[in-house]
Amino acid sequence: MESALTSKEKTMNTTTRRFELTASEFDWKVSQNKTVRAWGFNNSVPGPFIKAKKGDTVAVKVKNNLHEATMIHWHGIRLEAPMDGTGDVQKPIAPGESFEYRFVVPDAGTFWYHSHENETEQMERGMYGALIVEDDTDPVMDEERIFMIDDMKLTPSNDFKRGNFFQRWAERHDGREGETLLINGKENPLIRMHAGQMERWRFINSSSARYFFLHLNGKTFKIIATDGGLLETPQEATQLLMVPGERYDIVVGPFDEGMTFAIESLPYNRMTMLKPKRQTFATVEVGTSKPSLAMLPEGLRSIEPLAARDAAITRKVKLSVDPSLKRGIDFTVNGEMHGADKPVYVGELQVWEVSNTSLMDHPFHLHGFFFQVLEVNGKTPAYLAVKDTINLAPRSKVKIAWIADNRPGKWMYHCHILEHHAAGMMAHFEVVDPAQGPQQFSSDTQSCHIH
Ligand SMILES: [Cu+2]
Repeated sequence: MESALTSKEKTMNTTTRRFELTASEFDWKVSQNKTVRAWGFNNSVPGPFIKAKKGDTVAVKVKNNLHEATMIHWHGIRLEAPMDGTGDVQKPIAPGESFEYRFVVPDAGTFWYHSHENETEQMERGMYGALIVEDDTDPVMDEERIFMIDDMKLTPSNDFKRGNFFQRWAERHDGREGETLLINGKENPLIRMHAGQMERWRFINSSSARYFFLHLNGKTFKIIATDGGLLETPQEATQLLMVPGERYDIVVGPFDEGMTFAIESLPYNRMTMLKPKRQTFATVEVGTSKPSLAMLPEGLRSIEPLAARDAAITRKVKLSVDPSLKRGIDFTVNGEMHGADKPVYVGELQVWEVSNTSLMDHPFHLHGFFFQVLEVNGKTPAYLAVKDTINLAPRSKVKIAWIADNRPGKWMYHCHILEHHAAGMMAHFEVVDPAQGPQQFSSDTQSCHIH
């Protein structure tokens, strides 16, 4: 992935990093004998890698050369509402038009950008990229890599066609999963690393619906960060579930020279009609030894807890899949499709019970703000983390806490299985500055884009 940094300028006290993204259709080679007609940015899947330092201003000019409208959501960035890239806050960028997104990146971590218009098609075809924010307090590693996990469902002629009525129904129900497994837009790429070294691998699940259950042939790795940046201390693991939208940074190595192993996903049953499988995404080859300069401290940072575990619940958000006479099945939040939830006031502690009454998993994503997980099914999680996306297993409950900082405007939360989001499992809400009062939702920006 090439950096799209075109210039760097010093303003009063912050650095502005400028990028240009051109959305278009192009041929993309996922492997030696498989080329797809992708939609993406700057003729690449993933799109250009956007890198900044904590506190920088990022300015991204998006030119739309597609035949349909698009807009970009900056997943995990605590930006101002008008820059969130949803239909609530902007008009989609029409074909031939441009729009400049401009925001400060206040947190270090692994973030990403993706289309938020006709997502089930635009993201499936490749409209996403990584956005990494670095900080001086990041642990020093020998090497750093970004792995964007995706899959494509292709016909025998490598086309994205949706299929017959039943196949479309199944896709809406299960979310779209395909057999073309991608890391950074390539099928089973070869990753070469040096023996004796420690590397930071930043994983981003950018798929439509795939649950990526990381496994490195049983090797132990250390989880050091998730959606909202570093954990307090590294956590040892041999497997790690990453749901659509979620990010995890891990530290791997040191490994011995000559070792070869696969980056795999173990079977995970998310209770759909799809059969869980063990699948290979990439192959790692460990070459000649090199001295290590890496330093992974036991204390990475401290995270201030937002609320006690037994804090009173202020809101309930219920994700459901219900039978419907009209559509066969409805994907809802609190009984509504694409509904409007109550406002949230700046500075007021939010303690939400998010529940999943359905018999399948759903990844819950909150736009623009981070939350902490107080409980999962009544139990305290193993470690404190800063999150914006979390999985809800069938018939489960999570208790999350968050506080809206002073960024009033229109926001949303939704299931990050793109087909469920499109089918209605989402809600709009407004963050209100008590001094200003609520804004008016205007009918031309509150549209929902169902395809
Ligand atoms: Cu869902």
